[in-house]
Amino acid sequence: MTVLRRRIRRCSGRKGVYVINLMGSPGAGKTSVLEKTMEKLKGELRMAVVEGDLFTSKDADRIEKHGVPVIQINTAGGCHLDAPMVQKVAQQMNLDELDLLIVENVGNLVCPAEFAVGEDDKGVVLSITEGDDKPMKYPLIFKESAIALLNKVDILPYCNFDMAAAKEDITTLHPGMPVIEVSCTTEQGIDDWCQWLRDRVAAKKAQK
Ligand SMILES: Nc1nc2c(ncn2[C@@H]2O[C@H](COP(=O)(O)OP(=O)(O)OP(=O)(O)O)[C@@H](O)[C@H]2O)c(=O)[nH]1
Ligand SMILES: [Mg+2]
Repeated sequence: MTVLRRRIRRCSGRKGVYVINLMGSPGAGKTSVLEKTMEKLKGELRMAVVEGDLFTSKDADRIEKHGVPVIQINTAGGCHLDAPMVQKVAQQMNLDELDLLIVENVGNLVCPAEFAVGEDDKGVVLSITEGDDKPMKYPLIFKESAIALLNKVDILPYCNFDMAAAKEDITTLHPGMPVIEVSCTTEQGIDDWCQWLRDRVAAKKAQK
């Protein structure tokens, strides 16, 4: 663990803030999941979001509409967030006033899994439109994550995605990891995801 990563973890750890680094391909639905999360947990948990994006503030603009504090990081073409980038913006936040900090990483199924940004956990969002072969083709992100969300299940009938095979592959890569079928359109699975987050936040607070 790098010194910087340790420093962010120590800092958020002392304050009892649970930090999750949400990863996934471009368009997998990371921001959509965050929007649903804000709707469900706003008023219950004190949240903030760090948005990683190559060039734009489009995702941060979406989060801002939900009245949740958001800080944008533009990587200027960089394919992932790293600890120095997140450390810099974390200094602008009052961690005393937060329970949950969600970092949306740059859309990419490969590089973000290789870097820690000071998170407690990583999570991966895989859209079923990407294909059921993706867990085995991109194993690291599933091995590194503490939870996997299989998103866009509302369009499962129109995709040739083998749900059982994908879940079996994910479980082979990371035995015991929770895998939740999610739809940001119908809200299927969103309550289960939010309950998982609540439990992680509570566990972090209990460690304080
Ligand atoms: N049908 C369906 N569409 C979805 C769902 N979730 C997200 N989408 C759509 O998928 C597209 C991409 O969603 P985003 O939330 O922007 O994806 P993202 O992972 O944040 O994308 P990047 O930040 O660009 O990597 C948008 O058009 C969403 O409306 C879902 O559950 N069902
Ligand atoms: Mg996004």
